[in-house]
Amino acid sequence: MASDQIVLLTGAGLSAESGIGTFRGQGGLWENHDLEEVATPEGFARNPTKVHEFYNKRRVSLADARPNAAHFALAKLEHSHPGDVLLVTQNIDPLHEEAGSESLIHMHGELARALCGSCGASHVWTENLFLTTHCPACGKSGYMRPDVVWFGEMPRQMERIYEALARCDLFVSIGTSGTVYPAAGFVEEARRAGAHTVELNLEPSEGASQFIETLYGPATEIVPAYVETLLGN
Ligand code: BJW
Repeated sequence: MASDQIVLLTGAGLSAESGIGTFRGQGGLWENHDLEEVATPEGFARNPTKVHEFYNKRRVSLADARPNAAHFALAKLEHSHPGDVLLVTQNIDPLHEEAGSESLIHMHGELARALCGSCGASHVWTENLFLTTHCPACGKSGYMRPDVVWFGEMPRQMERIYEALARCDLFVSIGTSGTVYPAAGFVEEARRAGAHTVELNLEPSEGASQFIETLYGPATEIVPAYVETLLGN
C-alpha cells in the first residue's frame, strides 16, 4: 500500500540482536531487578546508589553495542521514503542515530545523557554517575540522575508524537511487548486516524489483535524485508 505519513514505534526487541537485553520474558532485565526499585522516582529517592549502579552498568555495556540490520533498514526507510517518517523509540540506547535515523524521538530518554534534578539541565553523559557527581550547569551535587523516563513520569515530546499519530496513514510497531503506556496506546490513536497498522515482533504482543497486519520473526530478518516491500523493491 502507498503511505505518505509513517510513524514507527520501536522497543527493546529491535536492539536484542545487538546484544542489549529486553525487559520482560525469559532473561529480561526485570527478571533480576525489581522495577519498583530501579525504574521509579520513588526507588531512586530510597536508594540512589543502587539506581546509579544499575544504569552505570548498562551505560558501560552499550559501548560494545552496534546497530543491526533492522536499525539500518529503518534509517533507509526514512531517507528513501518520499513522505514523512517519524521514528519514536522507547529505547534509551543510541543505535537508531548510529544507524543514520534523524527524524527520531527518544520517548523514554537516553542513557547517554544525565539530568540535574535541581536545575533541570540535561547533559551528554558517557561517564559513571554517583551521588557525589556535580551538575556542570548549577554545580550542585546529589541531584544528578540518568536522563531516562521512569514509571510515573511523563514520556518526552508527547505532543509531537500525538500530532504525528493523528495524521499518519501507516503505523508500524516493532519489537515491543505493548505492555507500557502511553506507547501501548499508540496503535489505537493511529487506528482512530484511519491508518493501516502493522506489528513486527518476535511473537504476538499484548495488543496484537489491534493490528491489521502482523509479521513475526527476528527483527534483523523481518524488518529489512518489510522495508524493502514498503519501498517497492
Ligand atoms: C524481539 C526480538 C527480536 C525480543 N526481534 N522482536 C495501568 C494501566 C495503564 C497504564 C498504567 C497503569 N498503571 C500505571 C500505568 C502507567 C505506566 C504503565 O504503562 N505501566 C504498565 C506497566 C501498566 N506508564 C508510565 O508510568 C509512563 N508514564 C505515563 O504513563 O505518564 C502519564 C501519561 C499519560 C498519558 C499520556 C502521557 C503520559 C512511563 C513509562 C516509562 C517506562 N520506562 C521504562 C524504563 C526506561 C529506562 C530504562 O531503560 O531503564 O521503559 S520501563 C521499560 O519498558 C522501558 C521500555 O522502553 C518499556 C517498554 O518495553 P519494551 O520495549 O516493550 O520491551 P519488552 O522487554 O517489554 O518487550 C520486548 C519485545 O521484543 C517482546 O515482545 C519480545 O517478544 C520482542 N523481541 N527479541 C523482534 N530479536
